[in-house]
Amino acid sequence: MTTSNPIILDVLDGKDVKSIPIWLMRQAGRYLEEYQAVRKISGSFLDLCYSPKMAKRVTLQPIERFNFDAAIIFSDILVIPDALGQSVQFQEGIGPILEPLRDLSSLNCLNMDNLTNHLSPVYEAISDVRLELTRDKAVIGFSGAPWTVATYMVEGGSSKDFSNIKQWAYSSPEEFSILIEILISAITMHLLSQIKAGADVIQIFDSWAGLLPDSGFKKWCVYPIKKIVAGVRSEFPDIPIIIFPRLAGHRYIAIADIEGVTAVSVDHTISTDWLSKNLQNKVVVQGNLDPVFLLSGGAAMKSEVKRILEGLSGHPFIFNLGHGVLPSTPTDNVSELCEMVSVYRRS
Ligand code: 1CP
Repeated sequence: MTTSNPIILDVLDGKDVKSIPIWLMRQAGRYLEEYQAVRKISGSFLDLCYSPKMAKRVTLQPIERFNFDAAIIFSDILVIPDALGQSVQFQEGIGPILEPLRDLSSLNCLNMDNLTNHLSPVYEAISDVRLELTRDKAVIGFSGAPWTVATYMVEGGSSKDFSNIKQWAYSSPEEFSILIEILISAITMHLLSQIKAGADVIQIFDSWAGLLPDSGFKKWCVYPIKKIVAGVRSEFPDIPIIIFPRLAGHRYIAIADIEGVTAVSVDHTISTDWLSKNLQNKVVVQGNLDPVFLLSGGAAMKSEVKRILEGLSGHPFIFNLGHGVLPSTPTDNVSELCEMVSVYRRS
């Protein structure tokens, strides 16, 4: 069993249409008491991300507990602005706080020179996880997409209306594209280093892709992802690449059509019917359970999971959520979900 290829790689390769691998976005985190125990002694959240030993431990915790098919490296999308020299802090109960970038001159604080060195603990953690994990599980490396990372850099943290970044992008696109180009280079480098360290798959999180009108979606989501995928593919022609352009709606097709994209991870607002007709003929699909069903559990979760499995399992499909695991999710519900998916794939 432990010598076989990870089933998620066979599914991403289109070789296996019967298996349904499962992993969950934010599968490591606060809903696990063993994560909280490490978090308590880790110092700041970024200290945890930059400690290869602790990052490895929390990466492996959900695999040990639930036997997921893949381990996503414990890190964050905001290590990129941190490595570029922008001030980034995570405040308990608030979230990320960054020194906001609002104009051309503020971009002067960004510097690519120390990027790989600054992020070397992430690469060390990936190598260590790969060594410890059995061969039947995949290691997923990741990054935020330029647009989503830029929202935090410009807004200075999470945002309600994203008016600062939108205003900059709409009124001075040439200026704003300087920031996006810096991020394209930094993210490409970060993903390449993660693959060199041992990541078997990479995922790009564009969590705020759905905010943009169509013209902006093309310019600030499709184009940067296209460049990053091409950059990664030029060195690693066979690495599976998953894109998560959350809330993209019918524009998921534009992401699926990017050359070199292996899979598209979808949120929970899109129907299985639409996905099987419009996306599964182009790419592998991953998703699309509303995390609140996992939080609620019981009969509601069961019937929704069954509906998704029946709707999407006719083509290569990876079970996942439409967004991350919510912190108050009961672990018993996660076990039940894994059991359901595993029984379904055996039947
Ligand atoms: O311990 C804690 O309370 C910190 C909470 C936490 C965790 C567990 C944050 C802060 N980040 C993470 C880990 C994380 N972040 C992972 C680990 C791997 C795994 O999935 O298990 C991943 C993949 C991310 C990615 C991430 N960070 C995204 C993209 C996915 C998504 O959720 O949309 C985003 C937007 C972030 C930013 C971020 N990190 C943390 C917070 C509170 C936020 C802001 C979220 C927001 O604006 O709503």
